[in-house]
Amino acid sequence: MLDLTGKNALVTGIANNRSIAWGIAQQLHKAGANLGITYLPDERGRMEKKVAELTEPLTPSLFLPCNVQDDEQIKATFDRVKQKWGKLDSLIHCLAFANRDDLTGNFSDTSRQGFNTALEISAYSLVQLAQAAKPLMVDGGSIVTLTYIGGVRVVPNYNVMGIAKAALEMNVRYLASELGPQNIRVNGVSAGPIRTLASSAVGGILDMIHHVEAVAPLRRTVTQLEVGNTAAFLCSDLASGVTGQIIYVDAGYGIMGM
Ligand code: NAD
Ligand code: 0WE
Repeated sequence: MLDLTGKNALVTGIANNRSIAWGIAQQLHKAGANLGITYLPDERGRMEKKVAELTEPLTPSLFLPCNVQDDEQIKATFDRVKQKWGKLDSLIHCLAFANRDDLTGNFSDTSRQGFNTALEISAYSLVQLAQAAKPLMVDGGSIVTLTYIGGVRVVPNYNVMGIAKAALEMNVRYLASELGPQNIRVNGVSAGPIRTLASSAVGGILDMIHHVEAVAPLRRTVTQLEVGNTAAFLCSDLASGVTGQIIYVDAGYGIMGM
């Protein structure tokens, strides 16, 4: 049985009720995990209010601002985790960002700033969070990140995000190798396209979803909750022998050649 009772899980990346991280948080809660939620703070505190209201039914015992571009916020987040929980069992990394202009047009036009931003927020952040989580995962642990097939094969317009996901997937392997002796597992879930805040801001996402519905073996896209089930599995003792892997939750799309 998938059982996360007694496990402390920190979930990043919830922006609204369409976020993949929201699907993950719901399944972790269902399996009995004790949750901590982090959100990206804005000047007006609107995100804080929105995410707090959304996640209230999951009764998180920690609710913290954490912009991964700010080292102080990361430190404060993990200081609070240590203070409140003593130890951390699971960390969900479910965030990405590239400048909107870099997700359309020619990849070769990507600026230094655009490249650095995408890789900093979408790939380096996993290293930072793993670094901070490592001393708190005293009973071993599970780190799960979200990736996309555009990091392995060319998807039109995914552009610099594809390079960021390639780096992210290699981060998974190097971190898994280093942290394995401490029984900390590190894995990625490669999700098929889902309508979320991030994906809906991208032109042509609906056409991509229709394409997947036409050619994926299951003839449909996947849901946030299905991705959440695989993330919950990876956080559980059922996955005790699994590390350094990228698991595709994509209705089979990725196996197709045509
Ligand atoms: P989303 O917009 O709901 O989530 C993205 C999250 O990133 C937001 O919560 C946002 O606040 C957070 N974020 C951005 N910059 C940040 C920063 N500097 N510090 C902290 N948080 C920051 O969209 P989503 O589609 O749920 O994306 C979540 C993850 O899933 C991403 O890694 C994305 O690449 C991945 N993914 C999405 C799809 C899809 O089709 N939606 C498919 C495969 C993988
Ligand atoms: O990883 C993602 C989304 C990443 C993303 C989306 C945005 C839109 C708004 C990162 N940064 C931003 N910045 C913004 O300003 N996905 C896997 C979803 C996605 O994005 C695409 C896709 C798919 C699928 C972009 C182009 C083509 C396909």
